[in-house]
Amino acid sequence: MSEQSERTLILIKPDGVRRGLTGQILARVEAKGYTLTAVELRDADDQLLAAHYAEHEGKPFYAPLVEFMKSGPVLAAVAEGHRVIEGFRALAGATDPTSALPGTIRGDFGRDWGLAVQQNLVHGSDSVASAEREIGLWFPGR
Ligand code: D4T
Repeated sequence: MSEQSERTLILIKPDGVRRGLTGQILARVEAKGYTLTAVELRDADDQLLAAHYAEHEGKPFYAPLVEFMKSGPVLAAVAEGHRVIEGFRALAGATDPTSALPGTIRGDFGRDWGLAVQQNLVHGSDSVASAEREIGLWFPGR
């Protein structure tokens, strides 16, 4: 395996794009030393989001999550590097932005707005299998 062989899908969710945080968030990924190999602003549709969030179907936050993800453009990116999946999730911080530690993306830029779904700025794949599946959804052919 080469150094670059691990990949992860990063999404900057509509709250991050709306708030003008894409540059700062991508800068943290690059400053950490990972390589961005694809970056694209996308309007996600129901079909893509249903596939991406299939594991959450039926949960109380599922419908609000899909609506939120369609509320504006999403910046989708692929980052590469040894242990990038674990590394980006450490950069992102905990799912709940209130308890996400300062120094993390969610801890520094996120808060709880009291809505039906957490607006937590970013998504990062959680395993090699998820990463390859998600990259195939967002960047077919890559
Ligand atoms: P993603 O998938 O967006 O990177 O976030 P996480 O890996 O940190 O969290 P997740 O997949 O468990 O949840 C997806 C998405 O749903 C929101 N959410 C989640 C929520 O609003 N309430 C909840 O209780 C959970 C578990 C936040 C992220």
